[in-house]
Amino acid sequence: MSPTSVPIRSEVGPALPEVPLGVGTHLIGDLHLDVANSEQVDSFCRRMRALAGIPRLVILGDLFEYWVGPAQLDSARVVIDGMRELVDGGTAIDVIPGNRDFLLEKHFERRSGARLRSNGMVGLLPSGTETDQRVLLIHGDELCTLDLPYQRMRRVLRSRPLRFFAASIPGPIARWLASRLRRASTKAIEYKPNAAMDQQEAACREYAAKASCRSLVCGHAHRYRDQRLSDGLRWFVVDAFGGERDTLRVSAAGELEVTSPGSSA
Ligand SMILES: [Mn+2]
Repeated sequence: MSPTSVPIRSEVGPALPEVPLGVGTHLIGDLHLDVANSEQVDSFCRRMRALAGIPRLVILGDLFEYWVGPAQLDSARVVIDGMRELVDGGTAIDVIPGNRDFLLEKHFERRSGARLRSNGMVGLLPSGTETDQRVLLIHGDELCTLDLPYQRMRRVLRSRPLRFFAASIPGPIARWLASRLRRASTKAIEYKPNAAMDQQEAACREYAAKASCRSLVCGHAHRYRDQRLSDGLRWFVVDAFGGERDTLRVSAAGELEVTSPGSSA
């Protein structure tokens, strides 16, 4: 068995929600918003306002630098209001939780007006054949299949008991926990060899095939990628938010095209 054939859990399957990616839809990811950083929050709100009028915004995970549960809702008010404004103006927002903010839940959904897509979703482009239209949208940490300790930790952290526990953590403890998690994760990144953390082509193929998609768009790696794999599958990774190629947009021709913050309005 090759090291890349780590069994993929049945998180991606036919049950994924399907949503139309109309012309003008934007896809972004890895914003890593620290709600205490007002400069970052302001810049996020400016970008939200610039998107007014688009049909849909897909956030491919790690909207927040960390999210430890509903206790954090109040401190994230400005960010949430910025999203609400866009939603109230008629833009649908989908948020795919990332490894930093997988504890986002219904309270966030209710306040922001965004829809959480816990296991990702399938976007449907407006043109092309039926299979060409299907785009798998996930955060992308699930593609790092060589990083076994990480994948094991991921399963535990996303389990039901942990979610239940997180929902009831009081504010101060939540904040303490969040800062510890953040430091631990930074340290883990420091001493791991890079290859083990990389997203794997084999996993990309398996996930896309399982969802009958001809393209896959994700984030997590913070490094832009537009790659045509040998079997014709197209794999995009968007830059982290604020990077040069941090946005994919559905063009007038109904295709995904990369765009930069300056031209994205
Ligand atoms: Mn991530």
